Amino acid sequence: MYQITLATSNKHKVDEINLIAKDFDIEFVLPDGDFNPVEDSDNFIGNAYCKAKSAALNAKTKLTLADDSGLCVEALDNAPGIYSARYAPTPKERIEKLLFNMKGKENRKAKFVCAMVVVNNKGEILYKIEQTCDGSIMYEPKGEGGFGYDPIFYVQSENKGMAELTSLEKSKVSHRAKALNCVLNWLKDNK
Ligand code: ITT
Repeated sequence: MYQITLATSNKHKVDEINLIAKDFDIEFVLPDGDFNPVEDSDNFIGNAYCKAKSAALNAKTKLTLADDSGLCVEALDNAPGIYSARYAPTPKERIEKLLFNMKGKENRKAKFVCAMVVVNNKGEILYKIEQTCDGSIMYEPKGEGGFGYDPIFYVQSENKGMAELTSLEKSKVSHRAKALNCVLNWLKDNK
């Protein structure tokens, strides 16, 4: 079993990443204690790098992986984007705020973005990738699956809301699945 540190404190990401990588012989190890590094970049890759570097300094593994992700809405100039986790205090309030800001907007196009960065234990970037999942913002929440903004995100390729997909379905089509599959492919030759 190959171990890799996963630089996150988001339990949903951990579950999704474990499911996406279930057929690979990889154990994702979480950082010790509270993990809440400063994310001060203006883009997803930069913020993924902040997390990866911060965890790598104390990591017991050779490699550390971080995920920075968010929802970009065309009619809102790509907001909430890198501020998705900080858009409002709770997931429910974030959805309410987004639906409020979308009132009267005809263009409901949106995309989920997931950036992943792999660093070594000196904090040097070995691999980076950004992937998206295209869709649109629904008029009201639907479905019980997933987390975050999933209940208001309509997945174009599936003709269903993200929260209406099973975990296994989401693990095949999400922005996170696409990014992690690139990482897993890279790892095959580079771990
Ligand atoms: P870490 O930094 O510890 O990894 P975080 O939740 O703070 O956890 P981000 O800074 O990357 O992570 O913010 C991601 C936010 O974007 C997340 O809290 C959700 O609100 C949203 N998001 C990301 N991926 C999502 C997904 O698959 N479904 C729904 N919302 C998602």
